[in-house]
Amino acid sequence: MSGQNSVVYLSLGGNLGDPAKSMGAALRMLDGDDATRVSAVSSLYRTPPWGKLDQPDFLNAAAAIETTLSPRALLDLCLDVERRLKRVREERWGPRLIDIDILVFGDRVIHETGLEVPHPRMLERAFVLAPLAEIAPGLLVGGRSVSERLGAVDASGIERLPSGREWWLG
Ligand code: PH2
Ligand code: MG
Ligand code: MG
Repeated sequence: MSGQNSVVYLSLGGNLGDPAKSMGAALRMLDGDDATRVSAVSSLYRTPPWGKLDQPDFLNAAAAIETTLSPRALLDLCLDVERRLKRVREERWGPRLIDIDILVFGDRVIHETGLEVPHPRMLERAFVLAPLAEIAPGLLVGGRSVSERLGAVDASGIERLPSGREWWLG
């Protein structure tokens, strides 16, 4: 990697097929890209579905990466990885094989079509904040730390699995 380096936090999740396998493959693809390096990955979490309740539990995780890509180019890479893992985009908040969302991109604030950073709903979602608090408890989002944000939401039903942090290396 060379050029301007940004630290980026991602949320990964899925609830169809083998989500741990899909998320691991996704992280290895991102790490394999010349412009991007995975620097930290949380444990896996089993989480109750949020938004649309009549669907299976999710597995979720958070990752920190370093990248020289622009936010838009990283988004395109994440969407391409989702496509390579055969994600089919269907109903909003519905079941999915793999979802990769950009949460935080350095200190950038972006409001573009398909690209809102920090992620506009991350502060309400315990399935995002619990894994993120494991790898970046002191990260400030909108002036408060991730661990403080996690303390302010309902995290009941979320279970940290005994996966360790190297589960994604496959
Ligand atoms: N993703 C959604 C909608 N609901 N619920 C959980 N627990 N985990 C998710 O990753 C998730 C969700 C849309 O992206
Ligand atoms: Mg999402
Ligand atoms: Mg998404």
